[in-house]
Amino acid sequence: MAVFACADPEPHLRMLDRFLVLSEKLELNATIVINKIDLLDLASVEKRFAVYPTLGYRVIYTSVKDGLGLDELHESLKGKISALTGPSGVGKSSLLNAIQPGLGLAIRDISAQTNKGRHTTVVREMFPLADGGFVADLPGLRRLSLWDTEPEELDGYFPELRDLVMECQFNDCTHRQEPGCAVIRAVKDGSVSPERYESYLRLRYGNEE
Ligand SMILES: Nc1nc2c(ncn2[C@@H]2O[C@H](COP(=O)(O)OP(=O)(O)OP(=O)(O)O)[C@@H](O)[C@H]2O)c(=O)[nH]1
Ligand SMILES: [Mg+2]
Ligand SMILES: [Zn+2]
Repeated sequence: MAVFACADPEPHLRMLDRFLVLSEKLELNATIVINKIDLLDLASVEKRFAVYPTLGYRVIYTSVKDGLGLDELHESLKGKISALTGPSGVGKSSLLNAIQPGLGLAIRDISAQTNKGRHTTVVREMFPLADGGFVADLPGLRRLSLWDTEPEELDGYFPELRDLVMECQFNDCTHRQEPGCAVIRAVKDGSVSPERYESYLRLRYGNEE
């Protein structure tokens, strides 16, 4: 599960997309958890993440503070082996403490908030859940790299591009400027999100753009 906060820290959508690509590559079932919903209006947050359910990814909105979405998250962890991953400070340990009282995971002290670079959880631990399943609390990820991924293979890890690329005029299309590129056309007509296209280009071509 990829956990992000809707605010504090700001969600890093490029990192979310990298995480989704990695889970496609590893054939893992990715769920997106957006925490700290108490800080913003739910409808506006849902709008920001609206593309993900259309791609087949489940999005669970939570707030440890208000208790929102905790049952839904708990339900999705039952009987499975899962791991919570995501940037530091988004509330991964807080979510697990809320779901399983007594776990007593260390969470970041408010007074230490200024110390942005520090990770509160420093060891990877796997916990049994009282009603079945295991969940791991992973230390916050600063970066995520996709080792060993061929550029041409990347299309297949974007559900909205997977089939579309077959419609490109050239079968070695780089989806950057070719005439007859189905991807560019889909971005223009709005059926592929410009943000997701941007993530794709960054992953495929790095920061050379
Ligand atoms: N407003 C708000 N704050 C939250 C929520 N959940 C967690 N926090 C706060 O966010 C801070 C970070 O929470 P942690 O649970 O330590 O975050 P983490 O993702 O485990 O961080 P690392 O262990 O460093 O990876 C703490 O100060 C929490 O109290 C929430 O739903 N709403
Ligand atoms: Mg933690
Ligand atoms: Zn193309």
